[in-house]
Amino acid sequence: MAQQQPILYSFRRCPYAMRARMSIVRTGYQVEHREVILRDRPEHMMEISPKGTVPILLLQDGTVIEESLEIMQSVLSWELSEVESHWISRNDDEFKFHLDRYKYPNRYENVDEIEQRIAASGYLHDLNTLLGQDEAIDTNLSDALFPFVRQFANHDRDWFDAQDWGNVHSWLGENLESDAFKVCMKKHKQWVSSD
Ligand SMILES: N[C@@H](CCC(=O)N[C@@H](CS)C(=O)NCC(=O)O)C(=O)O
Repeated sequence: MAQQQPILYSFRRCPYAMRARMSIVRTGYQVEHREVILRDRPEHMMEISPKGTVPILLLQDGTVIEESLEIMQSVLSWELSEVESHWISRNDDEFKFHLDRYKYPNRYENVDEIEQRIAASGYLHDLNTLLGQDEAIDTNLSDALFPFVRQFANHDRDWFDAQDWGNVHSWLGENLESDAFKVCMKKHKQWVSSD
């Protein structure tokens, strides 16, 4: 049977999947949502994308998009500016690197979580400055970044809230309280191939 809609393999709490879902919510793009549990990934997902990460978008013409940013670009018809590319690279490379080590220091050798938090804070300090400038950040860029800052904030909310990052605090708060994010975080039961 022909595939009726693009298929999105997603995991609710994954920040990469969140950014892809935000683009889908913003545009009303129709997908068949398949919720994945990472330790029990569906065979079909592994067949179309053996690297096994979420999110994955499978288009009706068989195209597989297996990077969250590329899903956003495809759904939003978004061409990145130089400034957007710069911020996304800082987020996905520099900030995510320290975020993982801050959250899970035991998964790495010789990692101190406080040093990692300080290293991650450089990005947040600069983001705070960016957010203080007029028209500095549009919705697409904002959606590409805030799920990662959310994860950082949640790790030690009291410490995060005590930092001098007023613009980051209000920007994150607005995103988390938005209707779009509520739709993005709607719960789905695990998809199984018999569904
Ligand atoms: N560069 C990928 C990264 C996606 C990614 O690492 N997703 C995580 C979940 S948050 C994952 O699927 N991890 C499973 C694994 O690495 O095996 C993207 O932007 O889509």
